[in-house]
Amino acid sequence: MSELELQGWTPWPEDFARLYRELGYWRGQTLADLLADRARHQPQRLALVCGERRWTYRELHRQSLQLALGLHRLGIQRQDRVIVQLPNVAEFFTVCFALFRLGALPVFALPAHRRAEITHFCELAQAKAWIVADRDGGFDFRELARQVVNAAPSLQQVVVCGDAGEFIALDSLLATVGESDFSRTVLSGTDFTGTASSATAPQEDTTLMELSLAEQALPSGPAASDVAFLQLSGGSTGLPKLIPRTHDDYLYSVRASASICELDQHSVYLCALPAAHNFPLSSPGTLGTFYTGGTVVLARRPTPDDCFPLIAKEGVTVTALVPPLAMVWLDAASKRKSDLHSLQLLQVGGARFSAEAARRVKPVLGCRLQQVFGMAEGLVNYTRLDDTDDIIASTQGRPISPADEIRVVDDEDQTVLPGETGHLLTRGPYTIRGYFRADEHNRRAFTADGFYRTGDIVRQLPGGHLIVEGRAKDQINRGGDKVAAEEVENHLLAHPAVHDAALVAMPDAFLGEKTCAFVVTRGDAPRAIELLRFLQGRGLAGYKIPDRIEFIAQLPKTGVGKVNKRELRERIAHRLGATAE
Ligand code: OOB
Repeated sequence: MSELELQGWTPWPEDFARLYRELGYWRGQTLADLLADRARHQPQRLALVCGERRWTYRELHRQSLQLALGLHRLGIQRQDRVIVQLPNVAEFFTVCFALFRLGALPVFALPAHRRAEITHFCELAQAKAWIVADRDGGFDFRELARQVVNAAPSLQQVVVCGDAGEFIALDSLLATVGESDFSRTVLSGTDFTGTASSATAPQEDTTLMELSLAEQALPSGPAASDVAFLQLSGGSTGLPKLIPRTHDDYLYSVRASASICELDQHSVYLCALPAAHNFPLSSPGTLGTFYTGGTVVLARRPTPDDCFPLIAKEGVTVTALVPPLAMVWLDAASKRKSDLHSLQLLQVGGARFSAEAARRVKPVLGCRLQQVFGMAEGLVNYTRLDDTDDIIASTQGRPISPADEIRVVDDEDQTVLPGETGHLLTRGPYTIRGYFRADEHNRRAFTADGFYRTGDIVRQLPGGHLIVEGRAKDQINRGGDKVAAEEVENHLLAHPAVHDAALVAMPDAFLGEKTCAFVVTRGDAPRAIELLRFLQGRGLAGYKIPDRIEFIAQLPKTGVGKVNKRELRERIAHRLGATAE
């Protein structure tokens, strides 16, 4: 058992864990159980739509088990880490549920991540395998894989969804299971009558047999208190952090979110944001939809061109967007005739949504708005469906759980007066107590009594609703994509002609914020384009490449000698304002 114990994460203290169990928040169910339950209770209902392909719950469950067996044979075991980097395709779910069943941990990378991020995740998580698409958005991931395998010694397998080249084809893992096991067992004369009901059609018999065979061939699954996966942190420091979420804690947030958003088996959820992100995954997202037995519809891109026809065709009832996309949707819907009548709820979160835009949602899209203020580390806030229009437009919602502890504090960690603005600290049944393998960082990111320092500046209304007023962490929120300033600065500093660098947010009408790098050079000053190419060459995800570079003689400092980022932000905002006139 001990060798299967995951090292490097911080469980909840025993008294808290006991309380969360007693209160019924942690129920001992795993994410694999979630799908198995649905497949048992409503096997024939439509679970997933991906282009022309459709999966019932039973079919999704069956493929996940087959894949679990295929991955098991490949050597993937309980507690192994597997980087999962897939676009919005059905395989994302079969892969995740297969790994959940094995108790192996998906490490959720975004399709935008490149060599720098993937090699870092491989190293930090000591990942054994990487499951990736052949190509996406014009980028060939097999090319990337050739570079990564050399740089990541822990990586033993690369599994490719699509045309695998010299790597392992995901489909081949599926195919090996059903047929060979089936024929082998038939030949050895195993009696199936106990598993397949005589009332079912022959094809269904086969499915049930396959399900039962796969279950028998698989090792026992994980405990619900185990870490289920590693989610990405938006980060503010040099290297991205990984967030360990357990089956128990995550499922609680999924169940409670589904209930708050009133999902049921008739819900049709459009997954337009990257499926691996916490918002579309669990708030209540795809997992919340599977939990209630509804249907998940995948969109390859979040544009109105892709999504509006899907909404009409599949009768989508609920979806989630980041603010810039919500603006694009509002714009498109007001200009063209679109059939969006099935849409009941639009969730917007990930970055600040202006109250003016919020008020346009109902008249233009014909559905209710829900603001969502969440974080991959845990805490998620929702405006409630029965909140007043004013609360929905002007706040970012209130916490999911009565057990979410919220503290709003000043710079000295002293609680501010009710209604005053301060740093948001939180602790609760689905908020982590520490990042994965990051002891030193954890000492700063959590208080001694286990509150997570969100880095957000908020104010709380008497009814519990939070208003996000700003941010204390050194991060730029680029329309929902989080950029850790220090990470990009370190990459800039690796250039021989860069003496000093500071990345700050600059205002942007579309994304809310973009990134501006202030750079102090030495020797022969490079041109801006050269620096951008340099960053690209270091294998950095596209959204982290600065939107603008400003050369500067020296970085302004505060009284204590830290870089004065406030002054830099003001400087660039002023310059942009001046050029806009
Ligand atoms: C979501 O998760 P992350 O981990 O990508 O980013 C979390 C951070 C928050 O700490 C906050 O700074 C910002 O994103 N944020 C918002 C916001 N929602 C998130 N800032 C202002 N207004 C909002 N509504 O972004 C996330 C996770 C689950 C559900 C929704 C969003």
